[in-house]
Amino acid sequence: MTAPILLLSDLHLPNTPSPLRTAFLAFLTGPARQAAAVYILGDLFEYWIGDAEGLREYAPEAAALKALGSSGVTVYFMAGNRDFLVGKKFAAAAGLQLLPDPYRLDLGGIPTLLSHGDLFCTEDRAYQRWRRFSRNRMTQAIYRRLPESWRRYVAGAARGQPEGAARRNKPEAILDVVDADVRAAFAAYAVPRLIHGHTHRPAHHTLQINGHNAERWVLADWRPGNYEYVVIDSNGFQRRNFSATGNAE
Ligand SMILES: [Mn+2]
Repeated sequence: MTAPILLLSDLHLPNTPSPLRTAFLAFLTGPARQAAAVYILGDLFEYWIGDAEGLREYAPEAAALKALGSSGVTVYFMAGNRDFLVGKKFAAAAGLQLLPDPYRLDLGGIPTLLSHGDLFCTEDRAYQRWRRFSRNRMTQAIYRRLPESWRRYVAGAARGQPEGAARRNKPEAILDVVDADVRAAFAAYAVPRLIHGHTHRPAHHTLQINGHNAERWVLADWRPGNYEYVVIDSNGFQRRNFSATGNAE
């Protein structure tokens, strides 16, 4: 039997000590070691203001990811809306293979489209405007030159959570995907399967695209006690809830 492929997203690891970070490190030294490859589909980090700060604040994660890669497991990273500024420096230090969004590949014999998922949330006009603006090269070049405190402030404002404000730990409301955009992606990439995160609405949707069956898997976000990843192996697609004590259920 070939080694499984693991997928996960929306861990939202904070830059302060957290059970989420402990669980992720345990995941990297635990179940991830048995995998052929691990795909992280965005929002691994709560926010990212630059690789220099990220490497400092997430040094244990970078080292553990690098060690996993060195053990022979390829780790792929697709940026989410929170950590789209993760760059080549961090990728090199953590041994990550960066993926574009969306990304089409063959997963266990099934042509599959991987995405963070925010691309499909087009009802949220204000967010899509912000997305276009923030992914612009010029915007990013200017942002990178701002002092650290400004970059942190902008990152906080972008999540609707001014640093230090009472709303800090309240997640923003995320609108769900738009059906027409999902269908367009299935058709454009000619895949029967789409896997994404972002919406924090874990589910398995089945639909018909041009008379063919298609499925859309939505990954779960991580919360204390709920550390879910997906396994794709010869048994198909399974969700596993990883316990930080090291017992996979
Ligand atoms: Mn997201």
